[in-house]
Amino acid sequence: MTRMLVLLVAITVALVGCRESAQTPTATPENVPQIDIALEAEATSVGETVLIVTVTDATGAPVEAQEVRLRGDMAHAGMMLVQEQTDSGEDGVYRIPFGWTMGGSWTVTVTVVLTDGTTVEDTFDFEIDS
Ligand SMILES: [Cu+2]
Repeated sequence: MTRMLVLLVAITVALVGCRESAQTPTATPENVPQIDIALEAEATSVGETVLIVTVTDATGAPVEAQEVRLRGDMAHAGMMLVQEQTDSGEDGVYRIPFGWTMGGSWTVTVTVVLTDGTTVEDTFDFEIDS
């Protein structure tokens, strides 16, 4: 009887151990680069404009990016995405020609590809006058 109990305990321990090792590892925060993205629009009415992306690190120093991509979208059906990108900037500032094709609420997603291939993303909301 004692042997049986020891065996049961052993099986239980094995099962618990198995379940724990199957857990997905949590992300390590130190792997995420401290990058700040700011976005400004030269104009916020329908038509062509320039969007200015500023990329800085945790100390406020400019960050050189391999590529900066913009994706403009509105929350309604049948909307065509507006996508633009650049691979050149100066002192962490990237000026990208962009077209507001409609008036209303826009969300612009900025994707910054750093020189080591790391990607950082942020979204910005704009109200565009028609
Ligand atoms: Cu629209």
